[in-house]
Amino acid sequence: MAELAVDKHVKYILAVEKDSFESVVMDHLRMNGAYWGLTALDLLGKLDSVNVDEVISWILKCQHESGGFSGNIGHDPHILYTLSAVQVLALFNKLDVLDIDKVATYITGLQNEDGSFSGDMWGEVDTRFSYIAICCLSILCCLDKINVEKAVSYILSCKNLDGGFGCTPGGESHAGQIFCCVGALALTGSLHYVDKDLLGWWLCERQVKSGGLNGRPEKLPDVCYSWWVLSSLIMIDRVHWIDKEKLVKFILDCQDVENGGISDRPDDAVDVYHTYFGVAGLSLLNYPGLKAIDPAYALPVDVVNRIFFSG
Ligand code: GRG
Repeated sequence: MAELAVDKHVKYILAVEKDSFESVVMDHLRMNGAYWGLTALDLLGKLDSVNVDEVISWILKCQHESGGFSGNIGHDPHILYTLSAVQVLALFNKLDVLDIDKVATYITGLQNEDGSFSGDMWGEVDTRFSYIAICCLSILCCLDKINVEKAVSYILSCKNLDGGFGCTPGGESHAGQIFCCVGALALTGSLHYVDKDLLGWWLCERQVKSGGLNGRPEKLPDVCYSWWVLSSLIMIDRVHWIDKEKLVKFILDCQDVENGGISDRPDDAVDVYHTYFGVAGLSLLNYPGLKAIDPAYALPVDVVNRIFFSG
């Protein structure tokens, strides 16, 4: 089996974080790109190749008066970018540059009467935003600022008969949304509401012949589901229901071993999103030499431990 081309991937990520074509097309969601690239570098043990002050000063320029962060300087704030900003600051042990109350006020203001969360002032509701709000406030140690009981009850209203979860009540089960709902339930100590065998069955059925995982029935496998599916299976203690060795091989087959980076499927073009989720998936699979990642916070385990167990 091929090996993980660590040095090539590090080189690829550092180039993307600078000024390649990919970073131009990702201009509006650069904050997410920063989280994907920098977390991958940390898992690969190379976060020290980055100029920390430059990244922090750019992040702070993306913060708005409301407390929320945008995807890049001059864009509108959104909860999606706010979590990425907080996660990157956590990676660098720089959460102290934040006015925590201000960020928490922005997130709290996005909770709706039924417990759901909007992504920004325009009001779109999605279980992705419930996870983000809960994860972000948990990292900032102020989960008590929202109505957790209502947030959990909204998430449970998005649970389907197949054991999975969708974006809104009645929405089709999808592995990405399942990660968000299971993650939010894990972070609020509410996993007892999940039928682990039923959901575990649905999730392990995502593995196809090539060893890769898809996000819902009849769809193509994609490296990113190595994260969304695997992290969910770990949180509900059913990860032994998939063939780990075949999944490792699938992820390694998606590498560009010459120029670095990982793609969605073998022989496709690489990007930083799939590079991150490929590396994160391998970390969940205990691939040698990688730092361990926490399946609920989507941050390296040592970073999570530093937040909660230091000082
Ligand atoms: C901190 C890891 C982390 C996440 C933050 C934004 C977010 C919270 C979660 C996103 C979860 C999600 C919905 C992931 C799925 C993304 C994806 C590949 C969508 C593609 O959907 P389709 O329908 O593709 O285009 P399929 O694979 O179903 O054909």
